[in-house]
Amino acid sequence: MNQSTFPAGFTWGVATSAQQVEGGRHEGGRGESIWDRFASRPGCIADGSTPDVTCDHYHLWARDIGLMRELGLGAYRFSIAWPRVLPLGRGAVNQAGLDFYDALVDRLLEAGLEPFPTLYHWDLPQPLQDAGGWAARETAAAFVDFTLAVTARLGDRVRRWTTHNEPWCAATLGYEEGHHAPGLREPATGLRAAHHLLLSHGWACGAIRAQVPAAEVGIVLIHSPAYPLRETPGDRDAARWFDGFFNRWYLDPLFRGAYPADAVADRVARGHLPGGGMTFVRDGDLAVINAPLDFLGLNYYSRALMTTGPDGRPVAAPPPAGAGVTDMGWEVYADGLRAALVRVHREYAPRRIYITENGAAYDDPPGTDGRIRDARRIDYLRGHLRSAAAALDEGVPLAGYFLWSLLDNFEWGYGFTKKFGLFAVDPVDQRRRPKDSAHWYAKVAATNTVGDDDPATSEGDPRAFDD
Ligand code: IFM
Repeated sequence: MNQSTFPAGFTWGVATSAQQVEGGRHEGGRGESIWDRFASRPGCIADGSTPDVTCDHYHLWARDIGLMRELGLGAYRFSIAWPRVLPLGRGAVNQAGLDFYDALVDRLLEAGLEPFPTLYHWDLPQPLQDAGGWAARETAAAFVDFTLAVTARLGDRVRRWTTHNEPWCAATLGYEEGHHAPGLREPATGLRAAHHLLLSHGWACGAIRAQVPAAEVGIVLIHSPAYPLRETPGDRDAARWFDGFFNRWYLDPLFRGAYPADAVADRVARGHLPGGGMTFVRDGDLAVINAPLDFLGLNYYSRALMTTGPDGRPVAAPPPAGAGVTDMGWEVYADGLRAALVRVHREYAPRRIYITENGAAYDDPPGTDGRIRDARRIDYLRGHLRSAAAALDEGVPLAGYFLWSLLDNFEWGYGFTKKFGLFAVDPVDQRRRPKDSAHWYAKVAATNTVGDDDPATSEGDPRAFDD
């Protein structure tokens, strides 16, 4: 049998984010986030849903930790809702909001799970958006206040801190393309937002280290390696363009202290930088952003296959005929994970890398026996884990893997229509039902190996995951 083995001590985890699973919208003094506001606008969320309740993790967190424990995991990557901690974004700290995370962290540690928090997973307090959001430099200063409020409370127990999740999505989908909150379609504003997200990361790194000297600090980037559809100069340039726009716009300032010149020129050519340059970058900003990192989190879902449109501009090509595609429309391309890890390791050399998200949306309803046979998710995970193991063989300092996600949850603009979870969640009674992939992942975590075996069955303890 063909087996991939992971080293002893490799971290197995799951990831969620506050806005996607917590609910508790009006509880414990929580303020309004940009996603609460965005979701209340007709037409912004595909199924008309809101994140008011989602998976009710705000109340069911202890049971959810129980599920992670049964999965045999070593870590939980969650995010901290800024509007729960600082309901107005700045100013008075809401102790009840911190109490929630305090208890969560304590219970995780009791259960033998490492708390692996992300400070910002897109839920900006609405009052800060009203003052300009990430396009305003002041928001980066407010992020430091938030960071300090959280680290003051949790820093005695949390060792690894992530500042941001996928700043490309926050800036580009939120401020440039309008698919995410706050729903703006202003490229120039998106680029300002991206810079202030990065600046806030750099400032927060310093704040965390000052307050928690033993802390390890990192950031999470989404990464899609770009491939030309055809070996033509146009398609190769389209791949270069995408890589600059999506990957290097963040990697270069973080690891090299400079924005990528070719990608800046692309933006100037499109008229996205009024004034002809990055006028919002001040002296010293790039040195702040270039602060040394203890680890880098990479999120990988698919590659980008690039070609040129009729107007000669770069466009994404549809997945090749015969390729597997998830319910997001994303090509299943497992080798892209190995390629991403190896590339980032060779070109940017982070000290350590975690795969902080990887997973697939598939909607598999329960059979008549109640069992959820999500064989496609298992195939996806198996392929990607083998790819991660190949990257380890190529010398990548990969320390852990967080599967997205523990639960089917609020998938942003898609509402509840896209299901990434190891557990289905009943929207009425909130019952969590394990899918076959939950049993399969538990085996991987227990054995540190991924083989070619058939999709896991519910064999073993039939009471497993009973809630
Ligand atoms: O659900 C999201 C998550 O919030 C960020 N990374 C991608 C996931 C799937 O789209």
